[in-house]
Amino acid sequence: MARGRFILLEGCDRAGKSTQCSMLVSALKARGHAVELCKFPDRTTTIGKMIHAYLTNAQELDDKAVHLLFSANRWEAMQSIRRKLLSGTHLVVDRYAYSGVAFSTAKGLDLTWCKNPDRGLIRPDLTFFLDLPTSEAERRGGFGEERYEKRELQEKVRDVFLQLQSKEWVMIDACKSVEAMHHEILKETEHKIQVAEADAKLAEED
Ligand code: NYM
Ligand code: MG
Repeated sequence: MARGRFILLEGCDRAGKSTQCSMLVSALKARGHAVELCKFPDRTTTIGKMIHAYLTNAQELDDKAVHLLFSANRWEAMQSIRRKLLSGTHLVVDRYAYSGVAFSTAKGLDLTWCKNPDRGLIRPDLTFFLDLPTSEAERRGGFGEERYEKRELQEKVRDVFLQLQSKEWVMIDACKSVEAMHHEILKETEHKIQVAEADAKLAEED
């Protein structure tokens, strides 16, 4: 059996990641795949609750301390993520370490320092970046409710994301319709899954 694929969706706030993640999960399920949704920050854990309090301005925290909490929130999920992938379940993940680095670096922390705590995390097999100009993000509902949802910071975040971009990333124009984006994301994901399944079959025949 092929290991499940780790499919990551990244982007600035309001780019439509959560909508696309749930559409992707539903589409993969409808095609008979075992698939689950993961979201970072995971606000349900003890660490996640501290992050939530910070993001909703209920609590102040040092920039470095909160950066480490975001990273710890990923580390605490590793065992469960590994187990699921090994059992053949695909994971659709809403934000991950790129968000961690992009937001903290945009706040003024050193890029290398920001990358270090996430070293060794399970790597995504496929990364989509939903790209949206900040002016468009601002027009979308809810912008401005949480910490970080400020135009100036979001522009910096987008710059850092684009700096982190590797040639493997699949860039998605988030100004497109929800359906058009879904179509692109699903097509690339299915391709990735098919390649992994074919490789696993070949390995079995060896
Ligand atoms: N965020 C998210 C970080 O600053 N560091 C991280 O490691 C992660 C995963 O949290 N503005 C920021 C990005 C968002 C905020 O995320 C909450 P969401 O997807 O809106 O719940
Ligand atoms: Mg948000």
